[in-house]
Amino acid sequence: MKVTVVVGGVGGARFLQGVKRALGLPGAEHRVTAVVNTGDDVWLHGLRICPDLDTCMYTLGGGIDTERGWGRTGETWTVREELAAYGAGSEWFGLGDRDIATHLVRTRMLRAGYPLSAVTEALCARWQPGVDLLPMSDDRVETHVVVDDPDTGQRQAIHFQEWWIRHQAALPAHSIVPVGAEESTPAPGVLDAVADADIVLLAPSNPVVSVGTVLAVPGIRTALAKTAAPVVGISPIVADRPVRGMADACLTAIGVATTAEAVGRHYGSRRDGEGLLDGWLVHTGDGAEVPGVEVRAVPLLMSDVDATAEMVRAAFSVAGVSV
Ligand code: GDP
Ligand code: FO1
Ligand code: CA
Repeated sequence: MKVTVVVGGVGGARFLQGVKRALGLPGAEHRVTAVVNTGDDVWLHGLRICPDLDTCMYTLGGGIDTERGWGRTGETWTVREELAAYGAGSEWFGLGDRDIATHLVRTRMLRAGYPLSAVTEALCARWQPGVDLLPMSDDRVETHVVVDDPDTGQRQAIHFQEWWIRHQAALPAHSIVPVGAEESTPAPGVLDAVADADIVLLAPSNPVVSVGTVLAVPGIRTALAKTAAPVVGISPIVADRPVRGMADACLTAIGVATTAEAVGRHYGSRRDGEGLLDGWLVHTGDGAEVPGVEVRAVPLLMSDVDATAEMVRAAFSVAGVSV
């Protein structure tokens, strides 16, 4: 079976662990392709950093710091301290020593002319994530957030990472813009992975800055609308809150309520109109009506890989797909 999953970072990576477990991977004859958000990517200190790709790669490859959810296990911070001593800036972004090796290899390959998809494949040769990790695009797309500068009151666009980490998403966002998306094209393999899938899953990732950014790459939304495969989404909102992080601030910025129902309606029905979904999973006890979409309530807390695999089986079941 071919399973294609649209993912961001921590929520997406943990969900992919459940997809692998539900399919009996490694060992079974199934193929999982993840289309990964790269709108969070940033240049810092001359290095290209791809947080969601790295979070997926480290999580699936056994190198993640499981408590933080991002970055390397057994991390040390000497370079960060040295950069701070130089007053080199961007001190709010935690670059760990082990993680920096990944960014050095990536940046060297990008500078040599390799596209991000090829660089990602090369990095994955070490980590063996067991799924094909495809960046949504090889083109530079960077999410920016339009805010009022807290010091001057002037309206300005700042990089998503500065808003998310430095300001903890507490500065009200006037808008969230995936800069460069309009001119971007899907990375090699992305459209085929959607078209040829037996099922497409929208992970319980941030609906705005993870899934929403992937959908902003021209061609991907149309591929989802046209694929013969059922498309099932899993709500990242449980009991009217993000399970982790500040997705509520992102949803507010686009005028969507922080409820499983509102996010399901935001994605919309494939059958009736312009939407994306055939099925929508919400957490037990979260009522949701999404016209034209089969909604099912099941436990949606990824407390361990087995619980996550159960979520994945529910997604297969709502789509009428058997493994
Ligand atoms: P990020 O790029 O690291 O922010 O990660 P993603 O965009 O992939 O996922 C972030 C989303 O994952 C957040 O909005 C969380 O609500 C959601 N999330 C995290 N853990 C869980 C969980 O156990 N269950 C569900 N349903 N959602 C979760
Ligand atoms: N998240 C933080 O909250 N603080 C950090 O300092 C930080 C550094 C960082 C470095 C590399 C990386 O791959 C991820 C990192 N993250 C950090 C996570 C990341 O910025 C965000 O969780 C996502 O991009 C938000 O979706
Ligand atoms: Ca992210």
